[in-house]
This record gives sequence, structure tokens and C-alpha cells, in this order.
Amino acid sequence: MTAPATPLTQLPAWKALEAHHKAIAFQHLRHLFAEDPARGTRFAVEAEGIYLDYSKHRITDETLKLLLQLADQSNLRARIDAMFRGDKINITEDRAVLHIALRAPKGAVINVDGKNVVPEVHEVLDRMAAFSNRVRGGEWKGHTGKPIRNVINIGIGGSDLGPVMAYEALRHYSRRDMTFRFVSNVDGTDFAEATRDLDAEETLFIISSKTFTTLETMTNAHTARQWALAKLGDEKAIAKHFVAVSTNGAEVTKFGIDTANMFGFWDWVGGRYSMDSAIGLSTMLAIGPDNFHQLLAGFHAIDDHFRTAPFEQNLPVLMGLLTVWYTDFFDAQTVAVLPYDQYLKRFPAYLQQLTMESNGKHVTLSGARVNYETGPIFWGEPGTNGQHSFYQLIHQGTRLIPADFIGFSKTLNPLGNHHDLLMANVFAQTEALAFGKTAEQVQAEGTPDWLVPHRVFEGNRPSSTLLLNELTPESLGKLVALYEHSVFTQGAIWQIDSFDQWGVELGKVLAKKIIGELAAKNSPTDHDSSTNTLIARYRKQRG
Ligand code: G6Q
Repeated sequence: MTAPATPLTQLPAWKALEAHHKAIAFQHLRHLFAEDPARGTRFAVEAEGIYLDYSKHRITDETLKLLLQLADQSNLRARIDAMFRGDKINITEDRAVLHIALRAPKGAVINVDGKNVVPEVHEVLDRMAAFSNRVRGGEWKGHTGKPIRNVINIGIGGSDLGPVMAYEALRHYSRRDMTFRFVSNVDGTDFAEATRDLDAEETLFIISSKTFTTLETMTNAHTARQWALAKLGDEKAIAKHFVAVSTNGAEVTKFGIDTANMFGFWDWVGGRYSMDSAIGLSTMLAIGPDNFHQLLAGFHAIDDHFRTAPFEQNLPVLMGLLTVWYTDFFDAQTVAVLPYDQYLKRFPAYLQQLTMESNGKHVTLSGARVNYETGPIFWGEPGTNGQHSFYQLIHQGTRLIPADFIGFSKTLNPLGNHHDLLMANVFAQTEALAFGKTAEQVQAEGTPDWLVPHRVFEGNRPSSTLLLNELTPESLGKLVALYEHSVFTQGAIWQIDSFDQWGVELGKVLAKKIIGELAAKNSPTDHDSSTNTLIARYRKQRG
């Protein structure tokens, strides 16, 4: 067990940070920048082609020193080593946490229970590549002999959010003559709308489910089976139009998919950490095996950086520590993620699961209730759209909302001066948030006195800027790995298990009971009065 024996709030660095926070809470970024003209370059790190400017944060050298001490006193180094070694750090599920093995190069050795898992990872990657090449090359034919033009991934949560996000992010690199869709919701509308204009003869379903028992996915998979059979009229068609991504061969066979058409992964890959496992099959079909390997190379570069870089130059460590700083010392409740790239429109939604399912925990590894805040709410929208909606609250509301701005120096779609306009907004927003506009400045513009308070920007609103060169498969891999390891860093400090998700269980169990009740003769009476009434009303209106 590598978690520190001392409760977090008893660590000397934590106590020192509490005292230090009182001293710097009222210091303004205007002042911090004025007294140190080099601040903008001193509080910046570059690694693996990613430039992180964290100078517009409410920190000083002392803050950084104490946060780094907190990382040391939290045994972060030992916890990182434990993850990379394949220790069972997901203690409540007794599992190793080895998404890093999914992108390890061929020769690497990572043992789980004494067995090197890297060869198996590459075996699956090779099978995925062979399959993708056959489908993309038109060699894999549907039941009636037509090539596959449409790919539908059916999965939910970790078996959906990564694939959708990656497809949208890498659309530029994708096969434009093929259609890729993603069905996750048990709401029949999702399936109906995804398939309504598709020709079953040209459609391939990927049933992505680690367990192959998830209610939503299995319901959609069975509906897909019926849809395909109704159009193709032959059980034999299933073998040509359905493949599975799962760890559960027995259930895959039961469903009617030959395990020859199954791509496996392992229990040491958490759902929300699985987009670079076989769960990424739709991504590989879209962008091709070479680009998929570039994506993996990006992940791996940041894995190496996280494992080896000194903490003061370690991007995910710094990002994670800053999140802890605001969450626990400034009582910030949320973090805004603001990608200035239209292709990253699903990135905030992807990060919501990664961060909130990982660190939305209130119990430490030793089972005690925490007496500090853990995982903040992550949210966001691509810029510049958000500027015309919720940025008002970030600029002038009463809450402190640290924000991550993500931008690229080069655009994939050069159109006039669009990209300069886009990036000018990144720089302008972080500047406005940090420095604001004083009453004196507003007055000097001739603003009437009564209007001045409304037009003042207090500033002192913190942000990071992540500047990358260009959105490529490799840079996407890097970006995702950055957040994965930032989440790890936060979880290590908070002494929680970032890799389980017991909080999703209760609703599932109750839904199972209610499903039966909705079909029963009479409405149930054994719930609370609210649930009983809602069920009865629904049954009545449904007819
Ligand atoms: C992720 C969670 C969860 C999971 C889904 C789908 O970390 O475990 O989102 O990915 O519930 O599970 P299956 O892949 O087993 O269908």
C-alpha cells in the first residue's frame, strides 16, 4: 500500500498551504505580474510539443514549492511507480490499472500477476489493423456482397465517449466516404435516428462492451440484430455485420457473434481509460491503423513524461496540483475546459467522465470519510461559442472558475483569417480573466458613475493555456494522456481510489426492479410516496 499513512489534512505541506492561502488569497494577478515581469515565462513548461502556460494562476513560487511538497508527502512518485509496475492500485476491485500498457511499444515488459501483457496488447492491435484494412479496403463484404460503408459503434459510458470524442476530434483524418455513428442511449430514438437512412447491406455494427451485460448496450445490440435481420433476412448475415469488443467471450458467443470476430481487452483497462484499447476499433476504422498508432505514440510520449519528468516540469502533475489548489483552498467547485477547436467539441463531455467518475469519491483508500473536497465538476464547450453564453459568469459572477484554454497554432482548415480570429480570442479571454478592468479604467472611458460597477471586471480569475502545434492523432493522444495523469495526480493527493465507480451501481439495481414493475399488472406500492406516484402516473399516461 503506497498511500501515505497520514491523513491528507495532517500532512505538513497541507497545513503550510492552509496558512499560505490566507496570505495570498487577496493578492491580485495584476500585482503578481507587475512585480515579476518574467512571470509569463517562468510559470510555463514545455514538454512533448505541448506548451503549458500556468502563469495566470493565483500562485507564487512559495505556492508551487508547497504544492510540490504536498505531492512528495502524498507519495505521488511511489504511486506512479506502482501504477506503471502493474500493482493492483484499484484496491476496491483488486485490479491493476494499466491503460499505460495499451500504448507501450512492442518490446516493453509490463507484468500482471507475473505475465507480460504487452505481447497480447500488440496481438490485438495487429488483429484490429488487419480487420480495419479489410473493411477499409472493401475486402470485407456484407452478407449480400456489398462493401461496408457505415460503421455503428454501440456502447455506453467508457465504451462510447472515447470513441465518439476521438472520431469527432480526428474527423479530418477519417475516411470521408464512410459514415460513422455512435449509439449509446437506451432511448430508442438514438438507435432509430442513427440507422434511419442507412442501408443494412453496407452497415457494420461494433458491439462495444467490456462486460457484454450492460443493459443499454445489450438492448441496443438486440435491436440492431433485429434491424439487420429484418433487412437481410438471414441469420448468417450476423457474422458479416456484427463484431464485438469485449472481455467476455462467453456472452459474446451467446449473443451470436463468433469470437473470431471479437477483439478483446483486459480487466486492468477501466472503461473510461479504454479508448486506446480495442474499444477504439471504430477510431481505427475511421482513421486507419497508421494514424491509430500515431495516437498511441502520443499517449505513450506523455506516459513517459509523467513517469520520468521531475514534478516541477511535469505537465500532468502541475495540472493536477493546480486543480487541488483551487478545489481545496479556494473552494472552487468546477473547472471549465475550453477547447478552441471545433473538432474537440466532445472533449469536455469525454473529460467529464474521465475526471468525475474517477475522482467523484468521498471515501479514502482506508475507508474513512474525507474531510476535504475532492473531484470538481468539469464542464465546457468549444470556443468561441462559450464566450457568447456562459463566459459572463466566469468573468463577473460570484464563483471562482479556473479554466483550461486549449488551442493550436495551426488549423486544419485554413480559411481566410479565421484561425487568427479564433486564437486572438484565446489570448484575449485569458488576459481579460486575469487582469480585468478597474473602475478607474472604466471611468476614464467616460462611463457614467452609476454604470461603472456593472462594467468593472475584477479579474484575478485563473486559467491555464495549453498551446499545441496542430491537432493530429498524436497530439490528441498526448492531450488525453495529460488529463488521465492529472486525474491520477489529484486522486493520489486525495488518497482515493480513482479507478472504481461504485456510485453508478445503486441506480442500476433500482432500475432493474422498476423495469419489472412497469410491465406488471398493478403499480407498485413499496417505494416512497414520490416514486410510487411517478410510476403510477407514467403507467396511466402511457396507457
Ligand atoms: C467507466 C465505467 C462505465 C462503463 C460503462 C459501459 O469507467 O466503468 O462508464 O464503461 O458502464 O460498460 P461496458 O463496457 O461493460 O458495457
